[in-house]
Amino acid sequence: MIDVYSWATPNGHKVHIMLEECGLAYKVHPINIGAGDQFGDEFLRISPNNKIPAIVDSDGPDGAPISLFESGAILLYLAGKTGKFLPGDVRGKYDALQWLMFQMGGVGPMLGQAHHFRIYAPEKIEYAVNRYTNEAKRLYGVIDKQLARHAWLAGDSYSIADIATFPWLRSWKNQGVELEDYPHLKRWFDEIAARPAVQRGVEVLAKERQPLQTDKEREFLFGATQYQRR
Ligand SMILES: N[C@@H](CCC(=O)N[C@@H](CS)C(=O)NCC(=O)O)C(=O)O
Repeated sequence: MIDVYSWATPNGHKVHIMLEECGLAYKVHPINIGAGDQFGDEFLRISPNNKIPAIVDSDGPDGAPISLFESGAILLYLAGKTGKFLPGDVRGKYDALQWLMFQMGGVGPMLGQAHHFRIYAPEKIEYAVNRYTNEAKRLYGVIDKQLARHAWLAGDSYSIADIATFPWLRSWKNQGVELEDYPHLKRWFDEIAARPAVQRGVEVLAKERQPLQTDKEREFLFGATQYQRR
């Protein structure tokens, strides 16, 4: 059994989608990041960066439990465990890994900042809004170009690179992007959105998550509690 400590955010969705795609049995433990659950001692023991998602697999590689944080590491682990969604040949594997790293190092952090400065920041800082909106558009352009030449990010097969990237692009409106401006990306996006496992994955904890409303929620995520040394 895989215990998943998570919330219905893009990084959480990646793992929920992968578990559904692989048909693995899992139990979800909600970590409400607006309520400060990510700072609890028990969660910090498995996720020292106070961020979801994290997993504990009772049936680890050597038969002993393994705990993991960082969504990219979790996707790689689940791909290794099941033999699914990471090409087996060396060239194909590195094609997928480079696009996974592109998501982890670029798409996630940059689109996260676009979302932050456009939607959450208490003051509208024009420079930051422009900087991250432009960066979002640039990244969508890179993806569109790749998908003009290939069916999937890593080439011919649907992989953890697609699973990692798709959830971040669902919030295109809040990132200041028009999906219609990227026709190849849109074709890929619609195909992934139509997959039954993806539809189940994005519903995990979706009803529990409400939009950020209170100052306390903002404080947990962007204020003193977030930056307290632990
Ligand atoms: N690089 C990490 C990022 C995880 C992340 O940013 N998680 C956010 C939600 S999408 C979170 O838990 N935020 C809570 C906090 O910052 O306190 C990963 O991919 O797992």
